[in-house]
Amino acid sequence: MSYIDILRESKNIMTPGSSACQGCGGELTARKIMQIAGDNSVFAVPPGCMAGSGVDGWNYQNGALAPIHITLLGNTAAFMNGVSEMYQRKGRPDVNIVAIAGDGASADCGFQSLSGAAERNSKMLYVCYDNEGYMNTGFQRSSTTSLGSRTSTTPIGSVINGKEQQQKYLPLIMAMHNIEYCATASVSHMADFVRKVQKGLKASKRGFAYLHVFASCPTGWGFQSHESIAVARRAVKSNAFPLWEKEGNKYTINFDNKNPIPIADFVKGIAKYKNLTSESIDSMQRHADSVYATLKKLAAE
Ligand SMILES: Cc1ncc(C[n+]2csc(CCOP(=O)(O)OP(=O)(O)O)c2C)c(N)n1
Ligand code: SF4
Ligand SMILES: [Mg+2]
Repeated sequence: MSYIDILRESKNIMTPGSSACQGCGGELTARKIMQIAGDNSVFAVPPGCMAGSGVDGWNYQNGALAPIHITLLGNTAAFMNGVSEMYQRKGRPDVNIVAIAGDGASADCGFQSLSGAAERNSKMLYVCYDNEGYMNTGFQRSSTTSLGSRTSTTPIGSVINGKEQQQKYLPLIMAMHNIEYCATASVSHMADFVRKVQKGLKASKRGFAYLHVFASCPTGWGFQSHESIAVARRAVKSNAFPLWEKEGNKYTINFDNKNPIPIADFVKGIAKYKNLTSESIDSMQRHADSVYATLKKLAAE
């Protein structure tokens, strides 16, 4: 079945009325994951832009047609590990156990919880929507924020010029946990996205599945809402955000960039990068090249 048919024939279980910004990549991620997982699912959405915009129904204006737990910023995977165990013991392995968490809740505050549940191979699909910062509380930097980004805690000024550290590449760290399924996806490549959510849900019946999604953020990054998908597409085309998956021990690159566009073209027009120096752009390029070369080697094995 094509991805269009899958989306057409499934129910949109996030009701209209979310207060996420127009063009939010995180909202698109959460909406499509809920749609594909369906209402025989239990979700967790920790504090962040998705919980804040009301996808879990706290504001009585909108919500979802399935149970959603608002977990803590630091305990989502551990919490869902318990929920998953409960459903196994009740003889309901058919229920999808799905976490949809931000990069702050995954790469930083919730990392020990995430790593622990992954190592225990707990049966769930854990999705990190990565908007590269703590967006819900005013765009603070996180460990996945890319080098040179202007955030509220890494301003551009006479003391520092945006974030000084390279971003932490969480997807490969998760792959090293030897989980059932690990993949990256982007809101710009929906066919690939839908296929990976389905694979992740299937793998979650055997153990831990992890999906890391590039979730462009017009408000925090500084671009027009209608450019959100184009920004995400440029991230993939430049190898700033390569698309790959790991099933068992096999790595596959899903979008093989024979002629990647330069990182300088990816960052163009995005306000958070507007003060990048040529050294920072070179450094980002080297980082992207090195991650991609590592992935190529892994995929060749
Ligand atoms: C332990 C703890 N510290 C701080 C907060 C405040 N807080 C709520 S949402 C949020 C940002 C979370 O960032 P992320 O997980 O990346 O999600 P995003 O807002 O970007 O969607 C923060 C810091 C909190 N809820 N719990
Ligand atoms: S600030 Fe960014 S991540 Fe948060 S709702 Fe707006 S566009 Fe989405
Ligand atoms: Mg975030």
